[in-house]
Order: sequence, then C-alpha cells, then structure tokens
Amino acid sequence: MKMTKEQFITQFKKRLSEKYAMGVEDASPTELYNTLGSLMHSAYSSDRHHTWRQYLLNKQKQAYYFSIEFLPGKLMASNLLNMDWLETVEEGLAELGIDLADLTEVEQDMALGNGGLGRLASCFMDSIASCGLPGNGNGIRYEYGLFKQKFIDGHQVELPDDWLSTGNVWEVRKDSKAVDVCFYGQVHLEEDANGKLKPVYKNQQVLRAVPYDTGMIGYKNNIVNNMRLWSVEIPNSEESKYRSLEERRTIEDLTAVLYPDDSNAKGQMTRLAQEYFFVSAGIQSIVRYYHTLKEPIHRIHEYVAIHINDTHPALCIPEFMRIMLDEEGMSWEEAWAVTLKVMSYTNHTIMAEAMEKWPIDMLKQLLPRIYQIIEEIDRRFVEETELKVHDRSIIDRTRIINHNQVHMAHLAIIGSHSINGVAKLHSELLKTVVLHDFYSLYPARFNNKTNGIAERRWLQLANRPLSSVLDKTIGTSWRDNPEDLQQLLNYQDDQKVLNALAAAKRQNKENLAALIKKTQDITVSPDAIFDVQIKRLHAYKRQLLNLMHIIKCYQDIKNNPDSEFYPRVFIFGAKAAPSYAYAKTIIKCINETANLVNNDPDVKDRLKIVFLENYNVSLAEVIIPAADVSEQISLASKEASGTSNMKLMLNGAVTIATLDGANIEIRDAVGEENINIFGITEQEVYDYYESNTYSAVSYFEKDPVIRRVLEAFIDGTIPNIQSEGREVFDSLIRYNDEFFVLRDFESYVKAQEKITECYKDKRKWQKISLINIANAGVFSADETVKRYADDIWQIEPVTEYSSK
Ligand code: 26Y
Repeated sequence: MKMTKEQFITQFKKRLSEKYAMGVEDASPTELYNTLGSLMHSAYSSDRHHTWRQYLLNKQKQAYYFSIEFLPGKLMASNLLNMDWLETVEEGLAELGIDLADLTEVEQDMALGNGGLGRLASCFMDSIASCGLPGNGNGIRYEYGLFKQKFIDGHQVELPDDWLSTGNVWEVRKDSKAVDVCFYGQVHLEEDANGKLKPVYKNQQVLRAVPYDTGMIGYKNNIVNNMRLWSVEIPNSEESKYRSLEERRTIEDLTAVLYPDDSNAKGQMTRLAQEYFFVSAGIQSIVRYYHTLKEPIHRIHEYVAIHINDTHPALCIPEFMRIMLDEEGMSWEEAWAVTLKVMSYTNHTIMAEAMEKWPIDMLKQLLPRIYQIIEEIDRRFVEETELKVHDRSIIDRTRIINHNQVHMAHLAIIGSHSINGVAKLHSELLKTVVLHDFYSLYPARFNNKTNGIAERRWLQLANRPLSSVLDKTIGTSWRDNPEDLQQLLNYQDDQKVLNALAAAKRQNKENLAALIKKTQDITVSPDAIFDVQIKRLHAYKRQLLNLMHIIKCYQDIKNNPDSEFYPRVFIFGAKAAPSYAYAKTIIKCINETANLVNNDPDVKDRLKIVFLENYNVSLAEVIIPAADVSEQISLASKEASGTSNMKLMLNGAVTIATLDGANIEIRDAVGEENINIFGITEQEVYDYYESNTYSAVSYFEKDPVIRRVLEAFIDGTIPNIQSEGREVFDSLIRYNDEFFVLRDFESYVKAQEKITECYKDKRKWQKISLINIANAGVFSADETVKRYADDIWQIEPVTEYSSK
C-alpha cells in the first residue's frame, strides 16, 4: 500500500475532482476529509479482500468477538498510521496547504460504547489485526451513539449523538449478507419424517438484520479484518404489516440507541431484543460462512471460536444450540459438545447490580424457542450437578433459571469452555468469591487475561512529542514492540533525556491548557501539577474521595492564605448514566466546587478545578499525554481492571492508586517506589463485610479534617448544592459510606502530600515518570490478544501471506 508523496497528491486531487468537481482551494474541511477517507478506503479494500481470501483458502480458524459495545473513537489517523500512510499524507497535504489535523477534526467519534468494556473491544480489534490474527468484531450499528454531555448550571444534560448525520466513510453496507432474525410468536415441537423433533412457529415477527462492515486495519502488515455491525430493517415481505409511521418506528428503535447504563441492569424489552438481534444475526452469518468451507458441521469448533464479551451476548449459547439442533439436525449431545468448544466468556465486573438477569416471562415472550433451549440447558445442568455435589445448595446458587429470572452470567459460564477475568486480582476474586461455586464445579475453565491497550493509538498517535523523544533516545523499535520501551531505563539518570521528556510533557500540558481555555474559558498554568481522573462516574470509582481532598486543600488555603501551596489543576472527565441519580449529584457537586474555587481571589490560582464536558475517546487523547498524576482510586476489589490507568502510565503520569484491578500489576511493573499506593486492601474490605464493623460516623466524629470537609457540603460553603450536598452527606453518614471513602481519606491525603513533595524535586519526579513509561510495554493489547489467541481461541496468525 506504500506510495510516494507525489503519487498521493495526484490521486488526492483526482479523487477530489471526481467526487466534488472542485479543486483544493474551494473544498471545505469536510469535503477534503471525505476525499481522503474515500481514497484510503479504496486503497485498503484490496488488502481486505485479500485477507479474507487468504483466511478462506487456508480455512483458517477465526475468532468472533461478540460485544454490545465498541468504542473506536475516530478512525482516520489510526487507519493512516496502520496503512503506513501517515507521514506521506501529512507531507502531501501540507504541500497542498492543508493541515491533516483540520481534517481529522471533522470526523465524529464513533462512540458505540459507554466506557472500559467498549474501548477494550476496540483496542482488541486493532491488536488482533496488527498481530495478523484472524479475528472479527460483531456488534450493533447504533444510529445514535453514547449521549453528548453538556453542563447546564453544573448539572449534566444529555443530548443525542447523531454521529451518522455526516456520513461514515469507513463502513460498507452488505445487502447480500443480510439475514432474518425472528421474535415473539408461539412455538411447539413436532416430529418430522425421521422422527426428529422440529420446532413449528406461529405468528413470528421477522426482522431483517443488515450488516455494515468496517475494515480493521493491521499495523503495517497488509492485514484487514472486519468489524461487522448490524442494523435492523423491515423485510420486504413484511412491509404490509407495518403501516403507520409509529409501527415502523418501534421496529427501527431496535438499533437506534446504545443503552447508556453501565450501573445497573434494568429489565428492558428493547435491550433484550438488541442482545438477541446481534447475536442471532452474527451466528447465522458465521454458520453460513462455515458452510462455504464444505466441512462437516460437527467440526465447526475447529474453524470457529466465539467470544462473549461480558454477559450481554450470552444468548450466543442458546442461539448456537438452536441452529445446531433445529437447522443442522444435530442431537442435543452433539450440539452441546460443539457449543462448549466454540464459546468462551470474559467477565468484566464483580458489582452485583451489573450482573444481568432477565425475567422469565420476558424471555419466554420475546424468544420462545430460545427460552425452551435455556430451560433444557438448565435442566441438564441440574441433573448433571446433582451427581457431582453433596451440598444441594450449590445448585440453587449456580443454576441458570431461579427465582423467576434467567441469570446471564450463569448461562455464559455453563456454556463456555473458558471464563476469564481481566486482571490478576479480579480473576482471583472470581475464583475465590464471586464465582466460587462455579470454580468448584469447573476449575479448569477459569483463567486470567489482564487487559491491555493499543499503544499505537495511546502513544504513537496521541502523544507525538513523547514519541519523537523516544525515537531519538531508544530508536523506533518500540513502535512495533512496546516491550522495547524498557530500553528507556538506561537513561533514567541522563539529565538530557529527562529534560527532553519533561519538554514533551510541557508541550502536551500547554496543548491541554489551550483546550481548557477554549472550551471552558478557564485559565490554567502548565507549571501546576495536572492531576487527572477520567472514567465513568460511579460511586465505587470514588470521584468523591478526590473531591473531598480538593475541598480540604481549599480550606487549608482559606485558613492560611499566605502559606505555601504547590499549584495543582484537578481535571475530571466523566459521564454519568442518565438514570444514575447519585452519580449526577457528584457531578453537580464537583462543578459547584469548581465555580467556587476557581473564582476565589484568596486562592490566587494555586488551585483549579476543571470538569471537561463530554469526555470521550478523542478528549482522552488530549488529556492523557498532559497528565502528571493518574487517579486510580476505586475501592479495592471493585474495579475489575481499569485501562485508563495503563494509558496514563504509558504517557508518563505517576499513579496514585488503591490496590485494585490492574493497579496491582502496575505496581509490580514499576516497583513500590514509583507509584503511590494508599487505602485499605481488598482483604480488609471483605473483613469489614464479614464483621460488619465499619462505622463511617466514627471517622466523622474523630477526624476534624473529615468533619470540616463534610460540613462544607451542607453548611453553604459550597453554594447551590443544598439538596446535592445533603445527599452526599447522608450517603456517607446516614447510610454508612458504602465505598469506605472516609476510611481511606486520611491515607489518600498523605499519599497526595507525598506526591506534591516529590513533584517539587523535579529530577526525582522525571525519573519516576520515565520508569513508568519504560515499564508500560507489558500492557500492550497485542500481547493480551496473543494470549487469548493461544490459550482460548486457538487461532494462529496467517502463515503464508503475500501482498496481492
Ligand atoms: C448489564 C449492563 C447494565 C452493563 C452494561 C455495561 C453492565 C456493565 C457494563 C460495562 C462494564 C464495563 O465497562 N466494565 C469495565 O470493563 C473494563 C474492561 O475490562 C475494565 O477495565 C473496567 O474495570 C470495568 O469496569
């Protein structure tokens, strides 16, 4: 796909003239963006076709990553990088007087996900292709992505994200690959001529699933995999049934919006229908492809691996069974044997309220045949387990159907050969606590796959200043192999290198400061410590702990205006689920505190609070390179892994963290001295649960600092939070502080004080920052997906690959 700058310029002008009948001088950034996108698309399409042919000819086993969320962000720059076009295009455009950055700005973020889970899926897509692995994504093409967040009077307001309104240059609609997905109706089983039971359906609703394919381009390897997203339509044959606009609208609603709720699984028919829709469409298209290989159906597990990303696609299991039984004519035993071998499942949470359960009635009504199959899986599970265990109560706790509900995690576990957590601690907790019963039944299925990040996006693209220092210091091999960042350790006492790294950080901070000025009209100084907490707003992530520390700093300054205080800018980025009232309360409190502190002349700009609106992938790409301090302060045991912790470390931020999720592995990588650990351990949390001895009010009573900070929430110190301040106060004092914020406050403050002291010693700080960058290579998603490929999916990179 390589080309020269001159070739690019010629082709670009030609394409612009073909598409818009105009020259460069007259074209708008949008027209230029579309022209470049279309040129890129044509260029990688032949590689995409070739990749597909190669997989087909080699009959390579392929993995399919089923995820209800994908969060790619913008694709232009990363596609250019992976195509090895970035420099050529940048230089070519510059010659035409165009800044590539102005074009990439035009693209709307593809935000078909809420947070960590969706972003992980997209990092994996990049890595799977970059490692030359045959793996594809399968999901939903939501017409509206995650809501856009605005603050009005400090409150979060949600606006629709109409991301397709400006077109999407990367996707291709594949009408020929559409399939039907059926809902509702009645079903009964009848014997066919061979004495086999076959389902007979009445009154089903038939919908059309149309795939839109997006190329997932590997890093400089000519591999282009596929992310297939499904969109709903009314099939021609059914047109007459939906006469009114309203009837049509209810159908179209199926793939209209991404559910913005990652805090609790609410029973919602549309959500359940979404889950079945993309699962059924995806599995049908996999089986259809499999038949083109002309291999016997009972060997399908040798060619296909299906991954269930959290429980949302757990219906993969009964749907795959349905097709094997009803359409492929397998016996139950044969079908179950292949299903188990094909399926694998990742758990991303131990928060009980995010564990999906569906009322039986709802499932029965929407998916009658699927419900029958789930019932039979459950029945056989109970029968089989009774023979294995003495204690019958374990069956009650593990069966799929219980208390009128279908437990999706139980279904996913019982029907998969592999179950993994996403960080060492998380996977241990799954075995010992959360899924302990299942672990005792199927110990061999459990394993850990610590999350990873696509270093290409989060360093090469997002942080050009740092990348160029790295190139000059250790050469460019880290770009292909992030573990080579280790070589930076040889320079930890080299003041020239430390200065260069500091200069890069400075440049990124100036860049972020300019953005803050432009978007929020707040002036921040790049000399201050940039302290960053970016993630979904959740009580367990404890943005409140951060806020309490800020209030303490503010009160210290107020009480002693002339004392020394090292300047800090506290930066937040976070969306709250629209129905998550407490999370929204915290947003309001942070915004009002920001208003107070930022405008108080006594503060003299030593303290600034910036809550950036509409946190998303693109904003993360600007914030992360500019961060000095990375806040990873969830209550120990609650954050499955975290991935912003890895991105911030890679960009030289120093972490302040609890021993939770992947923070523990970050500590192991950098050493105790190069991270700031505070707070109680997961063991202490469980001890509190067991002994029931936690008393939040006692911290309020005995710690005058805590008392003073909490009073600020209710005594008018922070204006305009009468009800919100009270709510926060009550959550801590009246309802005994579910996430041990008060318990960890003192040790958090100490850790923050240590950070300030350390930052003042420039050289020491720079060295710690360097050590963090150097050790971030272990979190490369390339390595993570290779472990999935070897241990779980048993897929291999393309062996013979010739470029066309
Ligand atoms: C069932 C429904 C309410 C629901 C919807 C979305 C439940 C959960 C979610 C999303 C969960 C999620 O994003 N989990 C995060 O996954 C990351 C990738 O593994 C982890 O790094 C992070 O710790 C975890 O919170």
